[in-house]
Amino acid sequence: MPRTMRTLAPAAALAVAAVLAAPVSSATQASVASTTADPAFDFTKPNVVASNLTVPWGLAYLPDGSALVSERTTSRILQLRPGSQPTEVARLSGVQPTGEGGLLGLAVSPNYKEDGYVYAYYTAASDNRIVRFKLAASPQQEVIFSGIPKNSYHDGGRIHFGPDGMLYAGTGDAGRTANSQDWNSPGGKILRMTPTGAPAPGNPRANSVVYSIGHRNVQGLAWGGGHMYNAELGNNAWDEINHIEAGDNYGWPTVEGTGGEPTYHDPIAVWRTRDASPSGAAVAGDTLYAAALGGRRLWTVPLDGKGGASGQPTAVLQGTYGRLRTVEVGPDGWLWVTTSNRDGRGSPNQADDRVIRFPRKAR
Ligand SMILES: [Ca+2]
Repeated sequence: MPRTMRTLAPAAALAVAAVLAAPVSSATQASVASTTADPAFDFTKPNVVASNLTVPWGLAYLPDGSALVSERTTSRILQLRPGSQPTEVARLSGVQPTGEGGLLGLAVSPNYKEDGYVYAYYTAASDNRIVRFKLAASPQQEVIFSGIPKNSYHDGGRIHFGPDGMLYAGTGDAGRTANSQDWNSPGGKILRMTPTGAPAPGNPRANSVVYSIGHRNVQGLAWGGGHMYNAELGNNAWDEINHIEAGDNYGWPTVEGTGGEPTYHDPIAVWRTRDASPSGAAVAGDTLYAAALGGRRLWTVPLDGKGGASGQPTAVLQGTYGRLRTVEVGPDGWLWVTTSNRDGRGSPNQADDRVIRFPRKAR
């Protein structure tokens, strides 16, 4: 199938280009009535929730409003409460942190009060896998999904329950680009599964957890206004924010960034990789926030409410806290951000790594 696409795509793209002329280029770059995001948060009033962490990665919240954060290289899960010291509440066995791998995403069961399950995505000896467990010093793990390809790089790792109660996972191509176009590989995909790891009802292909294909390395998943978005790390040219729709093909490895080919779903925002490396993503109101590692900033993307961007992204916190890994809107209504300055690619200061939250703007 990919071969056919490559043969057909250039001709089709030319046809479209002939009809549409200019507007085939990137949505953000082509936008005319440009608006900038008006962030709902006051970035001048940081509240440091935790300091001296080591590569925090996943961030999820318990029903009591406390946060759980995973550390990629220590296999620890810490419970955070603003104003208190972090408490270690679990340490997972079987995690093999190498390169970008290790203990990555976290999610809390939507039925946590009844079932007590916490979910984690981590790099094990032979694969990336998703497990669930109940918080304990050395929890008993139930593997709900395994066999996601691993490598030193491109391990994906974000997991999130969607508004539909299904568990979504962003994976990477694990350095083998052919994975991304192969429906039979869970690599380079967004996966959608039930809380027990089975293919979710209504997925594009029966008995498959694959929800969308053609991704390079998905580390951000976010929902807002009835739409789903991802943040995806590009290769040497373009990082992407995409509007995710079931069964769509997001182009990797044929297209990086905006290709204008009908076969592939183009991003709604792109950045040069040095300006972004977007890992986490979150939506609040009509703004998408993307935590940038290499770009050392928090990008804001104004959304049009229909799955697209309504104008140019703008940056906040540029250089303020170094590399940013994860962004989430907490149950307290604050925007939570984590740094990633101890991952071997940053310049940590004494307080790193940190979890910092920002209040809503006073209106
Ligand atoms: Ca793409």
